[in-house]
Amino acid sequence: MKTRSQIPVPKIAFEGTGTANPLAFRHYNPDEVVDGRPLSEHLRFSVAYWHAFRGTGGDPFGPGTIRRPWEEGRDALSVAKKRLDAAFEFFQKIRVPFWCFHDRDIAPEGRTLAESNRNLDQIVAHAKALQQATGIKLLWGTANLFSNPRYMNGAATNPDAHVFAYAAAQVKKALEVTQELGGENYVFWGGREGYETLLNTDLKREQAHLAAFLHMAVDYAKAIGFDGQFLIEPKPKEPTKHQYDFDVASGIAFLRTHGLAKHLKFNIETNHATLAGHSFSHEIEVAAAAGMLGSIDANTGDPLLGWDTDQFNTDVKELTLAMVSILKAGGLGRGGLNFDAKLRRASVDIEDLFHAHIGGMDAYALAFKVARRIIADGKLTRFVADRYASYDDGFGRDIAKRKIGFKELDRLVQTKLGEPKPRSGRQEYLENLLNDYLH
Ligand code: XUL
Ligand code: CO
Repeated sequence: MKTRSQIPVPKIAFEGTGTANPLAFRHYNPDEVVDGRPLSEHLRFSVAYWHAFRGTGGDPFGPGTIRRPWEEGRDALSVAKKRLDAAFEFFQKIRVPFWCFHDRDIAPEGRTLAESNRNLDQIVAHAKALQQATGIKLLWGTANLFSNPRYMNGAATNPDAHVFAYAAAQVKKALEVTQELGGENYVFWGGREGYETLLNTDLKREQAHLAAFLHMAVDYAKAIGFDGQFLIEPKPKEPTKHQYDFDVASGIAFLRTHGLAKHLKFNIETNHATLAGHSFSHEIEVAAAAGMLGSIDANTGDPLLGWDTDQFNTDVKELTLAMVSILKAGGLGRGGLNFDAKLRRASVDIEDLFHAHIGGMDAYALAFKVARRIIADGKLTRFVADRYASYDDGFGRDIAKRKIGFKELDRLVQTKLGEPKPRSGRQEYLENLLNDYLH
């Protein structure tokens, strides 16, 4: 399949740290073999279609600033195809193996659900041909259940069952097209699944409806033989004041309460973690501890702003810590690193889209390498293991194995152990050690 070039930037090459070329990778060499596999397979980078190809730089104070030549034209479906061609050209040039989309990002919504589905079918056929021609795969698909005004009171948590039904029909189709495109995962981000005021909200019922919705999705995936991994993406607030999937911990509680834990893992987004008052690593560790780490939406917020700014993350220290947690957990499996990040309003050139992704990819590649050094070196792992060594044998092991109770421990303290000696947590030493690896 041959399409006309629409992006006047060459394919990005790996040139190493010595290069002065801003349009080159310094750390990310997709073909570099690590543990018998190319780096591209370890990191599984993905471009988010909604930001990279539907983002216009608009904000509540003004309309979009970013204009792309492929947006010219009156027929929405032809524009959607031209845009998709441009996107696949970009995916190849930036050398990502994956992309992600919402149903309504790729195809225009029609006047009826049937018309929307027909539009989607046309664009999905086009996307399938582009995937086959380029080898680029779908990391995950999802449904936009939050932009259309019908979803203003939520989708699965809408007080009106009619809206619930519409959302169900939309997700049914989104699952089918994700399957058609070989999607390795399917994401549920809780759009407007939350509330603005408890004065008009039955929280318990809404949560039960959300669970019913997810069960229906699990059942339907089974019925059509879709074997992608289901992912839930927590976010504490925005667009609603209180989102139900607040963070990973509340997500786990929700999934376990409703018998869904074995069907879903987590898609953890950096900026959502920090909005919830957590670090990125904290969310990764909580998911990993439950065996539910699925995938990453790679971005960052601004520490001075309290909303989801979805910026590209170039903070190697933060990413190194995240990578240590991911690698300790055994990696992301069929998940990946999806750049759910957008250009700033004034970054209007196509080169900016390249700089943004190059920066994000290089930062993750560097973090991956530093994290591997940290793990291989073992100092940090040994420090932590040693900190808990008192649980490895004796009464400590009995505590961990739940073989001992308050009575025996009381006797031990009173007859033998006495007062525990203070033991330093060595935080400052460890922070310095981390910097040794980073520089
Ligand atoms: C919104 C967000 C979404 C999801 C997909 O904050 O992160 O783009 O990743 O619906
Ligand atoms: Co996201």
